[in-house]
Amino acid sequence: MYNFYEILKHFSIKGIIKHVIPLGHGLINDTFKVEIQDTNSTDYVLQRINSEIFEDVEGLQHNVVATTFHIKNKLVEAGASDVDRKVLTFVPTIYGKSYYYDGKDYWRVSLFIPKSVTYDLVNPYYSYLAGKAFGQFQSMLSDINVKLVETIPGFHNMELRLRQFKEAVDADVAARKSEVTDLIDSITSFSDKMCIAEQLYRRGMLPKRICHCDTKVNNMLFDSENKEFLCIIDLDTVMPSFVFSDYGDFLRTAANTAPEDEPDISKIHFRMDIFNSFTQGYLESAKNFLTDIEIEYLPFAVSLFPYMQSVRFLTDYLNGDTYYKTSYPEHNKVRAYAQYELFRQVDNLKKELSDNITNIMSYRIFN
Ligand code: GN1
Ligand code: MG
Repeated sequence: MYNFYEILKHFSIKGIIKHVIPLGHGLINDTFKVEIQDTNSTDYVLQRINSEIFEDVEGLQHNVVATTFHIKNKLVEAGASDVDRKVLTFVPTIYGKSYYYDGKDYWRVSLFIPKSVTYDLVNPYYSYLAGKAFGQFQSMLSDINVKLVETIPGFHNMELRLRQFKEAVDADVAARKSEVTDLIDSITSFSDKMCIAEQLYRRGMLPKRICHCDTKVNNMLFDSENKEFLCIIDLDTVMPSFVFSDYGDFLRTAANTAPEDEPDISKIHFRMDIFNSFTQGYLESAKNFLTDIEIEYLPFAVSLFPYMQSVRFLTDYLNGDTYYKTSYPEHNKVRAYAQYELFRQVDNLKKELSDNITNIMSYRIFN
């Protein structure tokens, strides 16, 4: 295990540490809560950055610091209250850097936001708030004048993900291909159709904007008392992308009746009530900057993210589980089938999604 006290002494934190306990269940970084003895003092969040996945830690930290600084300024300008609970605050090291490298691992610390909770399941009202929040997040970052790096190059590029998938199928290093040929064939049959965003981008028809790129529902903090939306966390993948990233990935997680790794696919259903409320919130805050093409392809975005996630999980399964944390040997395989099932359902619902968006646009927002 790590020697937390040794690591934390390099950061400008105040108070005597009571204990360090695991926090959340992200699939990439390791996250801990640092509790301070004095209950009136601020607690902290300590994270070990997974530098095998985020190879450019300097660039990554540049992004998150610039992003939080920009959002904080926007909130202050807008006269928001309780600003420190609405955006993450990173705590520098005693040497003035935003992360500490101990010779093996990279660490960073942020303030723990008191009285906050995350959810893996949300009701329509929370989805509406989440939609508004992600629209505002994209809107606030639209004029950031610092260049942000792609912390994982081509992160949500479907063409790249399919190339990586094909390489994994061809190499079959873990000798697992024969178990999943049905899913490989299903994925492959949709591959051209699912690369439409990259094609539109090349034709100059689709912009890239600064997006969060990991909008799964548990990356949002809510106030544990009044239940209001507080803050968007997990900023490692904030980078230029299509707006589809944030819209689609939230619905992939929040509008699924089952967890992303549900082994029993009969439990997986797409929740139209969550779709409608999230879309209403998102369009309320994003309609001013979205282009017609972006709006037209929102239903596509809802299908893209379960598809992309199925491809990514299956790729990792074929590669022998080198990317995502897993809890049992077939975990990535189970995730890949579960995500494909959600994709299949959404793909059949696209007409209904489109009609609902038209209704939301014409009756509930613009009139
Ligand atoms: C990872 O770190 P976490 O668990 O929030 C992944 C996302 C996936 C998600 C699937 C950097 O997110 O892209 O959608 O798992 N993040 C990275 O649950 O790959
Ligand atoms: Mg996360």
